[in-house]
Order: sequence, then C-alpha cells, then structure tokens
Amino acid sequence: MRTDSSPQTIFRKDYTPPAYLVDTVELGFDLDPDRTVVANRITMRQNPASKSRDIVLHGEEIELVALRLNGKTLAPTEYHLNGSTLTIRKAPAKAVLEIETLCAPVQNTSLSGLYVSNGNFFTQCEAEGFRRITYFPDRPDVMAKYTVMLRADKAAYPVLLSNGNLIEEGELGDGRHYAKWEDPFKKPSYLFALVAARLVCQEERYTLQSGREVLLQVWVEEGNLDKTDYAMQSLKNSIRWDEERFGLELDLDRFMIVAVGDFNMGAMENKGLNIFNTKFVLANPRVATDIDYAGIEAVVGHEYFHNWTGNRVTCRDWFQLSLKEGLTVFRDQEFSADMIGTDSGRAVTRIDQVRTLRQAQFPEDAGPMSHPVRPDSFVEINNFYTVTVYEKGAEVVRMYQTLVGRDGFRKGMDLYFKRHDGQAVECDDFRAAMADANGRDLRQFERWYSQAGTPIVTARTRYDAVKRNFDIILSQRCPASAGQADKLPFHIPVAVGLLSASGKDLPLTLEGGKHAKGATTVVLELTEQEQIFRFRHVDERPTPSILRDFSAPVILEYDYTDDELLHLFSHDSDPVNRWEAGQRLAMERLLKLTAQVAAAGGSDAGLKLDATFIDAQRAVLTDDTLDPAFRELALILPSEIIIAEQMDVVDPQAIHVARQFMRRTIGAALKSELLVQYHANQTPGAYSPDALSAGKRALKNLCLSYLMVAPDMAELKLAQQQFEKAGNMTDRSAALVSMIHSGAEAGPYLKAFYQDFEHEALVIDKWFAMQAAAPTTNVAAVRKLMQHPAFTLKNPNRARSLIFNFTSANPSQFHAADGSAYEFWAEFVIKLDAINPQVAARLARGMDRWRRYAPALQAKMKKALEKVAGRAKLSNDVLEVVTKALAN
Ligand code: B3K
Ligand code: ZN
Repeated sequence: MRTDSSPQTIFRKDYTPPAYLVDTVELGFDLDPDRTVVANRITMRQNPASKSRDIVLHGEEIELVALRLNGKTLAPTEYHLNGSTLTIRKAPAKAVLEIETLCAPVQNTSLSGLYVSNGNFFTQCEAEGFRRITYFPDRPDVMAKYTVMLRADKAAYPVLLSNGNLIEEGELGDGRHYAKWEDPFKKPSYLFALVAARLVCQEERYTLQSGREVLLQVWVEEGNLDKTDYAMQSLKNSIRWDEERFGLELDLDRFMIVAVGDFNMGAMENKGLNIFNTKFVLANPRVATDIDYAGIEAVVGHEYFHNWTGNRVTCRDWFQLSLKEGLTVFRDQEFSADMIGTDSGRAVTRIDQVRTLRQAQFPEDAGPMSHPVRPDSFVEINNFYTVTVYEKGAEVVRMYQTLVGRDGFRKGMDLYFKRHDGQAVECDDFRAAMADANGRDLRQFERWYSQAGTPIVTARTRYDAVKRNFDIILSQRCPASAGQADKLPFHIPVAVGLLSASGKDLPLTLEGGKHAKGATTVVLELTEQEQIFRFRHVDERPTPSILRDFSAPVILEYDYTDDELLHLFSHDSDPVNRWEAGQRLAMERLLKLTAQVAAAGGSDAGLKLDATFIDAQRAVLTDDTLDPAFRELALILPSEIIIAEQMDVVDPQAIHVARQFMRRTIGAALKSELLVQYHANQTPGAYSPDALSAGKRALKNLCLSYLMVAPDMAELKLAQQQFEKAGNMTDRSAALVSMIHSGAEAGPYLKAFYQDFEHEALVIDKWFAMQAAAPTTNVAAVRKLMQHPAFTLKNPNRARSLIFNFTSANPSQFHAADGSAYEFWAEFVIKLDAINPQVAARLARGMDRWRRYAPALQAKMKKALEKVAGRAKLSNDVLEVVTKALAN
C-alpha cells in the first residue's frame, strides 16, 4: 500500500551505481506462519565506482528488531529509516551488517516476499520482494554469494529447500529440524528463494553431455505425483537443447522445480530452485489440454534458460528487464519450435507468436501504457512485466538473428557470455556483442529499444516489363505514443519473396544484394524513411510476398487485390504469409460486415459472404497435404479484439454480430466438408501431446465449433458424444465450450464436468473460464458465478479464470451498453487491490483502450476509471495504470 501521498516516478537516466558491494549473505530463518524471525549477516565493502559512503538498504512490511554494524548495535539515531529505505551515513569502507527482522507470512496476501500457500511457505522476490523478507540493497546490480539456514517444525514442513546445494541437515529438538543451503554462484537478491513445505517429488539423475551427473527434482503436493512426467521430460529436453544450440551447460549439481497453487504469474527462475504456478507443472491427459502441455514445455524451458540469460548474466537495473526477458522468450520460442522439428510445425509456432503480438502487444503499444522495450521510467516495476518487454523484446532479439544469420547469432551469444558472465549489464551490451561478433554496425538498431509504438511499413511496387525490373518501394513511419511524439527511422529487416503466376517462388536477383544465387527469399534492410529495392531479371509481374516469417514486429500496408491475396493464400511457400493472406481476406470482409451491422442498428439481416472467400476456406480445409495445425490456424477468423484494433470507433456488439454471421455462414456452407474433417482428424488410442496429434485435435475441434454455431440435432449429438467419450481434457473441454457457445442447454454437462473435477483446482479454473468467456454470459451471470463456493478472489488463478476472462475475452458482454460491466470492473479492481496489487493492476489494464469506443461507452468507462483513481487507499500498481489511462 502507498504510504506517502503521491507515487514517485523512477527514471532510467537517474541510475547510479551502488555505494556498497556485497560479498556474502548469510540468512537464518525461524519459520513460523505468524511470526518468522529472519537473521541476516551481510559482508559489504565500498564500491570503488561510487563516491557515496552511505549504505542504503530497502525494507517493506517487516519489523526491524536489531541492527549491528561491525559487531556494534546501532542506536536509532545512528541510522535513518525513511519509508522503505534504511540509510547508514558515512559507513566504514568494510562493513559487516547483522540485521534481525520479523514478518508475518500468513498475512501476506500479495504473494510477494515470504508467504503461505495451502499451509506451506514459498517466496517470490522478483522484482522487489526480497525487501519484504529482510533489509538489503535490493537491486539487481548487487550480486553476492548466499548461505541459507532454514529452521521449521518437522511434521508440518518436512521439506526445506533453498538455492544451490544442500550442505547440512538435522534435528533441532522440539520437533523442529534444519537444513543449510549454499549457492556457489553470485546472484542478485531477486533470485533468492526458499520453500518449507509438505511436498513430494519426482526425481531423476541426469547425465549432462560433459558426463557430469546432476539431480533433477519436481516437487508437488501429495496426490499430484501422477502429473509431473511432462514437466520432468520438458526439463530434460531444455537441458539438452541449451547444450546443443548454445553450448550452455547446467552449472549446478541439483536443479529443482516446485509447484505452488497461489502464484502471481507463470513461474520464477530462482537459482536452482524454480518456483512454478501449478498451471505450468501439473499435467496428465485427464486434466490438461494440448495448450496446457505446450505451456508447460515453454515455461519449463523459459525458466531453465534464464539460468544463463538472466542469472549468470543479469540486468543492471529494472529498465533493462528485456535484456533477460526478451532474450529468454526468444530462446523458449526457438526451443518449442525445435522440439516440433518440422518446418511446418515451426511455422505454426511462429503464427501463434504473431497472433499474440497482434492480440496483446500492438494494442499495448498504441495505448496509454505504451513504453519502449527498454522503458525510460516507471512508478511500479511490476507493471512493466508486459507483452512489450517480453514478446516485442523477443521479436527484437529475433531480428538480430534475421540480420546476422543463425551462426552469427550464436557468435554474438558466445561473445556476450565471454564478456559478461557474472555481471549485471544493459541491453546495449547485448547489442554490442551482436555487432562486434559479426562486424556489423547496429547503432541504428538501438531505436528498437528506445522508441515505443508499432512501426508501419508501407510497400508499393512497380514492374517494368521491358527492363524486366520489379521495384519494391518501402517506407516507414511510427505513430506518436504515450510520451513520445517524433520517431526516427528504425532498422527493419523485411524478408521478401516473389511468386510467379503459377504460384512458384522466383529465384531472386536483388540489385546490390549479397544473397546466395538462386535464393527465393531475401532480407531487405529498411533503414531510411523510404527506400527502393530493385529485383532484376523478373520475367513476369510477380505477386510479392512481403514480411515473410513476420521478419519484424510492424504493421505492413500494401494494397493487395483480392486476387493477389487468394494467390498467396493458395501458393505462398512461406506459411506465415500464406496464413496472413487468409487473415487479410477475412479482415476485409469482417470490417465491411461490421459496418453494415452497425448501419442496420445491430441486425445481421441481409448480410452476405461471397462465394470466393468460402471457396478459399474450403480449399484449405480439405487440403490434406497441409498440416492440420496449419489448417486450423488458417480457418480461425481474426478475433474480436484484433478486429477492434482495425476500427477508428470500436463497436463491440457489431463486431460480434458480424463475426458470428461469418462463422455461421461458413459453418453452413462447408457443413459436409467440416464433418468429413471432423471424422478424419480423430486421434484414437493413447493420448499424446505431440504436435501432429495436437494439430489434429485442434482442427477437429475447430470443425466442431463451426458445426455448433447453429447446430441441428445431429451436431448437438456429436458434441455431446465427444464430451461423454473423450479420453482427454482437450476434447472434453472443447466439446463443452462448443455447447456453451452455441447457446444450447449446457447446464447438465457443466454440472457433470464440475462434479468430475471438483478436486482438480486447475480444471475448476477452466470451468469458470469457459463460462466467463462465453458470449452468452453477461455480468449478472458472472456475479452469480462469484457466489459459487469454489470461487475466491485470493487465489490469482481462480480470480483470473472468472474475472479476467470476462473482462478481456468476452468483449460483447463486457461492453454492454448500460455500462454495468464497467462498474463490475471497478468494484473488483478495488477489492483485489486490497488483497493483491499485482493481480489488481493486471485487471486494471482492461480499460486501457477506453478512448476508442463510441462516446456513450467512453463516458461510462471514464466514470469507472475515475471511481478507481479516486480511491484514497490504492496501491502504486493500480494507481499508475489508471492514472496513465486517464491521462493518455
Ligand atoms: N522473471 C519472472 C517474472 C517475475 C515477475 C515479477 N512481477 C518470470 C519469468 O519471466 O520467467
Ligand atoms: Zn522470464
């Protein structure tokens, strides 16, 4: 909670090095839910890079019991406690601080610092949670070696874990026991972790490529041991992949993953002791979907890869967050793609990434919270764990690889570790390593880190049949974003191919280009405001395929004709652009239909969908040479959120009606083909989460959802049978969702589902989520669901499952004309803020795009924002979000 009246903005330009460096930290914990005693002994020395001689420590929500400097107790007059900083002025060059503090983990509902979940102790320190455990220079550029002594009741907390290696354990009498852990590597405080719990583990000895043997453990609550195989397998795959792709070896003898039910985000990369949201650990076919399995693989990989990109080389300050997050997301994306192994599988993962960017990052970049990949300021750092820092950050890293090639990228990574292992560095250091290892000038590339907003690349083309030249003229601009008016040109890699009339890739000769002879895709480097690129020896007017593989996170404008798009949709050898052509065809139609619905007062009477489009959809649906996963993606229409982003004034109801009309029309026109594919893509036999099987299930379930837009008896029966006979959660939940969305009586099925999974928290989350996101669920229905005994605001997964899915995945109900859902939003932002500011601030983001709606809705949204902003007691987290929303 805010203690002083106005929140402070922290600026990147104000960075100063720490006055003192820390060599060792010895922590002692006497764990008790109500009153935990923390003893902390820090060995410090003056930092030659700083002129200051003041020791500055951070502390929050903890009670200081004793403070000693070099053996002598300090009287309250010998230090200064101001808000959350404790300062010892004019300290000696060498200082040993001994600090004793108290905290109350059971009362910690923010889930930051040391807290209790289901009777067990866990910690979460990133970004600034360590200061809620003890006084410390809680900043990432202070790296030290830690020794940790844990003491607790043995019956209640038989398992005591911390970072690094277990060096001693034993009994204490009184039913208490202890464990001593030592982390051999220097680390910043945000990577500290402890767990004291009643847990069980799946463990395995694993041999690294070097021959060294390590111990791997996945810790869960009793009763969940049947759900740890996939996390363990993913961990082993991650270890192997990082050895093979980047030559990076696990540096510890022991690596642990611990699952916890109450957690603010996905997982945390604490050194040697990764703590995970149960959602990204627990899986078996009965309870987890294909998407859950893919999520586990990605997040286990992500946290493991942080061991090098984040832990061994960390961030100088929190403005550099993308240094570790953008890079590590890129690494987990490449890992997931490599695990599938096929080109088409790789393309499917790439299309998913593009969809996430458009669904979440582009709107963020165009809204009030817009910020560069490396922000210049923040009020609350927890608000900057964003899709911009993570996903756009990963795109920025991907562009290096596109510019210098895969081998060049590896050289850059090698140099980065050679230069910076054990250091806390900046995004600029990573860029310098990429540039220096490849002899490239990447100075202009820096703008991807400093300028916010999504660049718009406009392409024009001209063909000279006599000279056989084809010119692509590219220009760029970037709209003003919050706090940034004028932008300079970016360094943009634009991958391009040219298709012949028969749909074949033409071999390319780029004037002045250095590409291989016969290449069919070349990367154009757009660095100026406008540039002309000339292709020679082009015998016919080609269809350009621009921004292949989504080579840069930009919006591409090109005046494609329908015929050109249809040509690309049928033939482009680049699967991402092939999919993209289909999305453009759909989007054009969706926007027209939406305008017609709006003009007709919300009615879909008289709407038409052209046969050309339906035929193109049919062709893809029935093309058995295409990967089922690709076909599914090609047939999903752009989401209501993505359509909204294309409109000047958003009309959520009209979008919903238009999109539903289109789905219903496709469902009716392709009914027989959908049925054929539904049956052809069954996956009988034992469940396997592999990409091919998952792709078949995705296509099959998409077919079902189309058939269920306006189902007849036979189609309803199909869904019901699938629900009843399904041998896995993917098929079971897909059948149930299709029933809920069709408006058919789903009550008995929802009830049966609930009863079957009453004791599986993650499945009950799904049960809430699928109802919250259904366009048939209005705010009154959500309020009713909140009365359900299984609902609680205290568990982030549960709160998100119902509230967030309603406010962010159910736009036509969230934007109900009477504004009742906005009032609901305000009420729960406020209620959640009193429990957990980080979760509340995420919910608060739901109103970011309020200025884009019709005036009547805008006024109601503004009122809701003002209601929240006007509260006397608000966290900095929520205050920053709503203040920025109202200001920009
Ligand atoms: N580094 C953590 C995120 C911490 C979020 C703090 N609010 C997880 C991850 O990105 O791997
Ligand atoms: Zn991360």
